[in-house]
Amino acid sequence: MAARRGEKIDHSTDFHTDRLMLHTLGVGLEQVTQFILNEVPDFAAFETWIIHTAGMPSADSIARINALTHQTALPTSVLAWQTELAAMPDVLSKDDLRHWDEQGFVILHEAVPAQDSAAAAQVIWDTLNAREDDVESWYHGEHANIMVQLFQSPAFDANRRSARIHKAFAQLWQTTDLWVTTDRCGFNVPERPGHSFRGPDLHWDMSLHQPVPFGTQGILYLTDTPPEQGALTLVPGFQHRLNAWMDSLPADADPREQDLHALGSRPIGGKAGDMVIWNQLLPHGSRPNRGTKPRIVQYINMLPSTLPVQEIWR
Ligand SMILES: O=C(O)CCC(=O)C(=O)O
Repeated sequence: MAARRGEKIDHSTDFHTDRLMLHTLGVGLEQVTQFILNEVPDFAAFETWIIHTAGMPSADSIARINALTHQTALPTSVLAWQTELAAMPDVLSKDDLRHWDEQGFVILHEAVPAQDSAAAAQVIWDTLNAREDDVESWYHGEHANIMVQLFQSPAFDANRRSARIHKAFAQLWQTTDLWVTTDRCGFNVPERPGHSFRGPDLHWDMSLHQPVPFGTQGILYLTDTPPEQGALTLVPGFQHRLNAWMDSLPADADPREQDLHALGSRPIGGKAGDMVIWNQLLPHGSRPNRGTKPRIVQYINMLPSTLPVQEIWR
């Protein structure tokens, strides 16, 4: 809105905090963007819309955001939660962490209990007006791609609040002071005539301008997802090769336009309730679903309070 009024905005300081604020208020980036672009709201209308969309934020959430933006004290309940997480036994073993270091991704098995993944999957089925036992109904929804812009549900929130997931991210980020994202869901139907895969194919979500800061991404499988059923696909270990590969490209080459599968892509399947967390340096994407059922997922990531902003996009 400031940019529309011609005001200068300081992306370097505001961007990450704005992002954390929206996640914490329980609204998704896509729905916020749509609302702002379509409605051009004033502040009061924006606030009303947030509460209408995601409900009133908890006192803890408000206090935590204020602590971040106005350097006020963190609420004791948030501190207690972080202390509890720090004391919780590790959920990623030494082998998991070695795998993370070498391959750049890790599978957190049984990240959420079976009933929680099933409940979240059911919300997606219901919202899409589709049923598992009615194949035709899988294809009714008109999705631009496999992403489902669904953010608000107690079932999604239960997964976002999972201590086991938080602990895994805490082990990778080496801090419990993390903010969970309010991210969308995914529904990737098996390919058939008239319904071919529309991406996303392998890509990166951050600027490739070096040095790229550490960052994670995550996907929670809500139903069993064998590799051929459109599983998350990535290039294992590429975090170690990215810089040398970038340096080897001709100066005018666009890294995003290269054949990224040729770098060694691999689908990573999982059971319902398993979560794949990957280093954002890995080229990653979905893949055509050649299985017999839709792939149903919830995207979940965690971010620290501060993060270096990449000013240059490459
Ligand atoms: O859904 C997938 O398998 C890929 C997800 C993805 O590309 C992303 O989160 O950026």
